[in-house]
Amino acid sequence: MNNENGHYNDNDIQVLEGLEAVRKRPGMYIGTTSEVGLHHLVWEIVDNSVDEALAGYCDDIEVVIGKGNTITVKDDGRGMPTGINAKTGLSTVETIFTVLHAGGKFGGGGYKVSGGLHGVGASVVNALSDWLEVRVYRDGEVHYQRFENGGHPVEPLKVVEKCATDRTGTSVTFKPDASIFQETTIFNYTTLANRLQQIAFLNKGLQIRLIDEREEEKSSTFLYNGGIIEYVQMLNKNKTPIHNDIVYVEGRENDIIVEVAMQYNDSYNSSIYSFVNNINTGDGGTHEEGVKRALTRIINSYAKNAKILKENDDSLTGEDVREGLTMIVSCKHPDPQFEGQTKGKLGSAEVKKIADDVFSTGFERFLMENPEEARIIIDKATVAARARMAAKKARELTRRKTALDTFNTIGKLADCTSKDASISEIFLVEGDSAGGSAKDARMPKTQAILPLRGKILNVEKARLDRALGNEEIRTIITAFGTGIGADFDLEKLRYHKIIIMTDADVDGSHIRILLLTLFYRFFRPVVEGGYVYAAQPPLYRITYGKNIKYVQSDKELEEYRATLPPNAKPIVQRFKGLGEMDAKDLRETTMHIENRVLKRITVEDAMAADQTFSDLMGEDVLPRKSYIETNAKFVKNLDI
Ligand code: 2B7
Repeated sequence: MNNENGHYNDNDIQVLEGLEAVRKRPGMYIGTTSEVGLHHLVWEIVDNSVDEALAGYCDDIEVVIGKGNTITVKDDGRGMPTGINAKTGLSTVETIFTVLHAGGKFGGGGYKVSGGLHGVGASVVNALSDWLEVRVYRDGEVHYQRFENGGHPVEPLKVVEKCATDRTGTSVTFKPDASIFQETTIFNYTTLANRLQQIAFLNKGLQIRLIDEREEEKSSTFLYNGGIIEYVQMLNKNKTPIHNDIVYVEGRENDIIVEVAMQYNDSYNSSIYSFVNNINTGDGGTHEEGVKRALTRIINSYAKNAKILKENDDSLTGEDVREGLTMIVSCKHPDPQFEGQTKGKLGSAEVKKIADDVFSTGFERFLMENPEEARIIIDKATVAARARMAAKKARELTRRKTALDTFNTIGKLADCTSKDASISEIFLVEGDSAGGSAKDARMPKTQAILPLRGKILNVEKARLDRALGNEEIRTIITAFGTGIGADFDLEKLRYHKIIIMTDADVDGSHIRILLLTLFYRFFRPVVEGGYVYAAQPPLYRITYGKNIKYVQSDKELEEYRATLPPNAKPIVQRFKGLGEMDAKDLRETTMHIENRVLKRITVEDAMAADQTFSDLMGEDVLPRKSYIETNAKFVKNLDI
């Protein structure tokens, strides 16, 4: 800043112009002189070739990383104009490479990649280079000029060779100035390859080759006749698409072109990338908004017309219809307006309607012509909507009941008094009577008891999200304190031991399966973290004289008998269930930290339970029927 008020005046700006200004403040022109800035030089030159491709005159671009980290960019366009420019008195080529702000005035209208610099790129690159050479092929001649030391021409442009009359194009070679790019002057192959590939995806039929001549020669050729269709294919390569055909829509209004390609995969995320004149608009903008709006509207209207959604059903939201969506939106605009801090957002208002019109027309047609795919897409969005509503319900429940003292008033939770999760335990106990004994048997400071009734199994089919309506399950969710789904936070878990205490019969195993399924699907980190246990209540109580011994199986009972004198007569009691144990039994065998045996539940256990649950509750009635038949005699409260 030169004057007192910290602003440049007209005179300053004049002085600052020219290549010297670029060398003094390179950051103003290329943002940074780091590795990023170094690569920026390549993009400035490549952009001019891509502009020539967008104008329809170039379909082959080559980028070579030379031995001394030089860069050569070559295109088969019309070749830069070589005649004398009236204003500067210099050749157009020399003007392009030495006069700042000259670029924008050449090449006429059309689509320009160059987002910020608008064609001043070539002179900026020249200013920041040790040396630069340009060759123009046109009218059967090769025109050549060399610049050194930050853009000073060695000689005027001159014809150095003849070439075939049909050969046209431009070739530029430069070596970045190491005194400017002090951090590094070494080009990164992958950085260049990634962006060149992206440019090739965005311009179908344009072939771009990258060649590295530095050490072992390596090269990549990018040519996509399918354009952004192939882009979507690549993005979904490691995903599982749920329909085969990629939706592709293209259209133009006046000079504004909109192209969209999309495909759904079975994930829950959406990957939407938008571009304007090949520049990624990371913050979206009017082109993306128009397409998204149309997507939501068309899916809803198709679903209603096809009676997949009923008149009174809630509409699918934008988020519902974008779940699992991979989409590229590419807009070409002769004069785009960008907004936002980083200019990463398209502001041009007229584009919203154009993008909406183009996409809705093409997409509606796709749905009509591909009813199977339409069904798959709408089903996916419908499931997303259901999950969204279930998560909302769960969120509301946990939000409403987070105050700890409400715990004692909801359900039958007898909470522990400690607020230290690392020493707190919750027993999920089958049945009210066992629950009562457990309450008497517990250590109130660290042990919480939640009795569960058999009717917990009244869960309709496999829709576990509906189980969230079950009062006991809601109490469990609330008691855990972690929230559920997107809100889940393991840090908030209120008990570091979650102990399932059920009978060793069918009802018990059912409740265990349901709980483990619930944990596996909605609280997996709790299982993964090793916080879930199964209590191991004994099967027999053996009294012998003054000794009382509890054992967990017939085998253990026999082993114990073998230790007694042959004529000993112990009065052996078999517990039919937890309900038959009194508080003392429960405390001494199953709950007291010193005597009890807990089995830690692994993810594999929970996974197996989840599978059994699906088998039992699923559409297929056979597994359920055979399960009931095999186990009927043990059943107390079976309700499936
Ligand atoms: C905005 C300026 C820089 N330009 C033209 C014509 C073709 C052309 C260029 C170019 C980079 C490295 C190989 C237009 C545009 C100047 O005016 S720049 N090709 N390629 C390029 O720089 N590649 C042009 C109209 C008629 N004939 C030629």
